[in-house]
Amino acid sequence: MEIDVLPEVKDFLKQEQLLFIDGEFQKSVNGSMLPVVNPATEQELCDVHAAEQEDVDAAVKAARRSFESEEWASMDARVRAKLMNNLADLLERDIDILAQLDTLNNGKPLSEMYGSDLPNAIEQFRYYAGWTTKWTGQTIPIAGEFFNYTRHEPVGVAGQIIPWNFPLMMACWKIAPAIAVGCTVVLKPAEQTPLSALYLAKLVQEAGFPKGVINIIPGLGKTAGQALIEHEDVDKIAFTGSSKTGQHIMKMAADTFKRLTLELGGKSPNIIMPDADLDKAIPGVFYGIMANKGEICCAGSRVFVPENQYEDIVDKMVEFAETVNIGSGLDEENVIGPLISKQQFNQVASYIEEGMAEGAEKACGGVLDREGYYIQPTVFKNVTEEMQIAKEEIFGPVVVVLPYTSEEEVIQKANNTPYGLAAGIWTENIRSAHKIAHRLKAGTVWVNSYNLTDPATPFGGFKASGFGREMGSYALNNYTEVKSVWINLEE
Ligand code: TXE
Repeated sequence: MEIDVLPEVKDFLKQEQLLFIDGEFQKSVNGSMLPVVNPATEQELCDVHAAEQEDVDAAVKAARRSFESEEWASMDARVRAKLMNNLADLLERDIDILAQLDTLNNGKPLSEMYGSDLPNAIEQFRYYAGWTTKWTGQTIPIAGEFFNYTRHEPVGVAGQIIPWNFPLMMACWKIAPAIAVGCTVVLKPAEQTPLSALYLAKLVQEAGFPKGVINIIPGLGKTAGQALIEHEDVDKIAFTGSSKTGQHIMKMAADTFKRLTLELGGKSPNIIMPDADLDKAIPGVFYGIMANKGEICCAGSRVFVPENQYEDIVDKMVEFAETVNIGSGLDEENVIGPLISKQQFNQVASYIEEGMAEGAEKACGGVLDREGYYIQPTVFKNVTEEMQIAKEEIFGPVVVVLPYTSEEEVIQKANNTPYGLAAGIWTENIRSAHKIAHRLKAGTVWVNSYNLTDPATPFGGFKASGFGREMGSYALNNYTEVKSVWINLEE
């Protein structure tokens, strides 16, 4: 049953959606606006002010001022932690509003918001609040009469650019580690999904952060995003998005020697071993790709199965696909929502066409001809590794099933991709689980599970999936400059 949208959400959508710069909500200088669409209805939800170069400049200046300010630079780490915990508490207080905002704006089911995005987003601030008092340097025994130690200093102003697939969660992944170590940030949400980030801005204000520490400016990639990556006063860019845009950002960042971390695309393997428990593996590999309608960078989009179980496993996947409900994310019975946009829908639909044209067989799925950008879970069989659908990131609910005959062969095939974000292994054999996990070239390997993340454990890619790690203690490095201090102890 479709639930009613909360009055608070309706009110929020009626408000003028302004840029959050220097602790205040402001209009864009040129009055530029962006439409925000509900992908389940294809109707516009509201317009938001869109940052352009002047607005980006104002946000970066505010972030710089606050970075250099006595108030932020000398703030007791425990006070920083308190602010972060305040923000986590406010996110928790408004959890229902945030759940509905992302569901309306992104299309993802409420069950995913409550089951994964929201707890993960909130806990980022609590987890990194704990680190504020623990991010210590070292004292280092060196030759001679010297005392040597390192200081962990914040890198400065961080420009953070995020995609539309996990709007609130991505914002929290980015902001929490940066402010934990004392950076200030300018966050640009994806143009398609600015709403929960703007609501987060309200909570940042309420939590009591000094002005300019967190700035949130929706805008287009080619204007606001580009201005951020070119800005001389931005010290670091953290980006999550497509490999193509990541590559462009990497080149641009070179001009101003910006520190850079990139979390990019994937074509992740999910391997069913001959001894796997299929009752667990089938739903596991299914949601490994279909969760969040396949719009997940680490989606297990290549499923490898033993050749002699190929038909049986494909049949079971198809059977499972037919049991899931597709429709509005506001309806609690639905587990697959609409894709984010018409553009994404067209892209995924053309990959499905391409797959069939290349000679792969569509075992189930395809586009749905109804209001909203819906695509059914689509399973391709009789696929070869050379086909485009087996090589390229589709970023939708489309999976290819590929056969293998030996452990060595499946390791080779799994690694045969330019990407290296994640991988899955389904087996009851502890030896092969570890052995294969060690040999897969991927930043995360899940055994008998998939798509799990936790603020305490790192996430990021090998190869074309990017570099740097989000979350865990590893993410703190992304925002830290290490300074070595030498003290001469000679008389
Ligand atoms: O991605 P972009 P888009 C894939 C997916 C999708 C395709 C294109 O296949 O169909 O990429 O999607 C900002 N300077 N993924 O166009 O361009 C942009 O505004 C600075 C996979 O949405 O990567 C947004 O905030 N910023 C991916 C962010 O970059 C720029 C998730 C992501 O947009 C910019 C998203 C520029 N020149 C899409 N151009 C994943 N694997 O997680 C764009 N942006």
